[in-house]
Amino acid sequence: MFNLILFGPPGSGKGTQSEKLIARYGLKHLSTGDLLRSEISRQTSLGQAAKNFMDKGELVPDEVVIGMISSSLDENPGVAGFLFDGFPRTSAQAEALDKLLQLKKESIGVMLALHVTEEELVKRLLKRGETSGRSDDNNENVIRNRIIEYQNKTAAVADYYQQFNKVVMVEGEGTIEEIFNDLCAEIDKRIK
Ligand code: B4P
Repeated sequence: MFNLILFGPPGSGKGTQSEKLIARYGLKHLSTGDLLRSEISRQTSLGQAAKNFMDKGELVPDEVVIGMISSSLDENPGVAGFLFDGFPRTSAQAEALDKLLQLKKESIGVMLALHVTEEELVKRLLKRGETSGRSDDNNENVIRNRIIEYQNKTAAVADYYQQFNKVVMVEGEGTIEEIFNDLCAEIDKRIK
């Protein structure tokens, strides 16, 4: 199995690149953002609780997302590998993921971290907000809060994986195809 984390701030291209990477490598895409939005649209109690955090640009509590990921891992035995998109977003989530994977005798192969400047992130998310219908994309204050949450709670996740030498920085500005090619080059070096 080859398990990959696609990492980066909100709007860095994680969702965009994940779609292309799963098509190329046959990985199972696990996006906590997509899982949470699905809970919201189905009006589950988990979704209603998560919406309160997401609408303010705050992270959803760790136990909620860790539980979702744990169930998703169990529901997908025998896949070629997982692509984690938007998870882990805190050090507690990273430690929990390691434990869940260890139980399955698996581990993370690499974390690919997209680098994009803050102004470009805000520009991309406001543009997506014009059409996405996502309530967390159409308000600049909420977008800035998501970036602050990233700096305060999520950036440290890269340090967690750095201690195991698993982090590779990839330039996240350029065309979608250029960035995809750079990501594939890093993956190809690691899969046999
Ligand atoms: P997510 O759904 O993970 O969303 P995101 O980080 O905002 O977006 P992403 O990074 O995937 O978007 P992309 O750049 O592809 O999170 C939403 C919320 O859910 C969080 O704020 C939090 O509340 C909650 N949440 C999710 N996971 C959680 C967790 N683990 N713990 C706690 N809370 C969690 O796309 C952005 C735009 O850029 C698109 O319009 C795209 O077309 C464009 N774009 C992409 N690449 C481009 C390029 N190269 N050039 C120009 N534009 C580009």
